Amino acid sequence: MNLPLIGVSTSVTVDKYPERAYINAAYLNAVQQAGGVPVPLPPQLGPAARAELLKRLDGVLLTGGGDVDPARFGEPPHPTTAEVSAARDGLEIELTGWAIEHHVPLLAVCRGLQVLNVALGGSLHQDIPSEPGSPLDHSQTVLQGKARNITTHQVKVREGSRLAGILGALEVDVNSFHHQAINRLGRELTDVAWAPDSIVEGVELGDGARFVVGVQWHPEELVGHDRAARNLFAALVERARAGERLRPALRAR
Ligand SMILES: [Mn+2]
Repeated sequence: MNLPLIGVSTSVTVDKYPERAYINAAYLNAVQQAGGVPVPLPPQLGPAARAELLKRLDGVLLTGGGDVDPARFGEPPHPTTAEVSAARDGLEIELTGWAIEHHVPLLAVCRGLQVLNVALGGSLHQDIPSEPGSPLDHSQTVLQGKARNITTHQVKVREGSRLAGILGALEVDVNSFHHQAINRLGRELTDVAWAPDSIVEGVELGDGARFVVGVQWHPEELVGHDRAARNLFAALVERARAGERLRPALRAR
């Protein structure tokens, strides 16, 4: 049996020389541990390369990274806006639409959840610390002694949701590295997990036929000790493997 190919979006340097595409190894490790083959998708890929890769991908993982351009949801940028890449936003929004249209399973992590939301017409809180009523720290740092695999806040998951079924838990302890968060939900998206301050930490597509799941935390950093985190990647790879058999027409194009 072929191992499913999981397209993994990459970060890109912004205004730095030399220009680079890069990706945290934790994503590559998590996909491989789950039985998938990660295929990095840097924004520097041109249309021909993208089109050729899309014929072969069985699943998509949208990764964390810099801010989504607030112009994508019709707002001027907050002063804290950082690391905006038009090329990356463009590639990931295109990938999201493609995955949804073709029923290719999609797991969206952190920035990925925000991209998913914006791609479907939603908007973001641009900077949680600037919003009233959010006392929780969603931006843990190593300087505080909080390495990337340390959990710093709890998340409650809606009973009966797809995400709850995948995680195998209604409460999970998570890490947190975001200053943006979902504001207005995108079309067809349902919020299914929340931090104690009501920040949305998990979404899924209302249509149960398609595997489209987003989490605001970083499960790829937790797979070493957290079964729920491993379950997320296992579910993505399992669905990708199933889809591989169900989409012969698409693959032959
Ligand atoms: Mn958080």
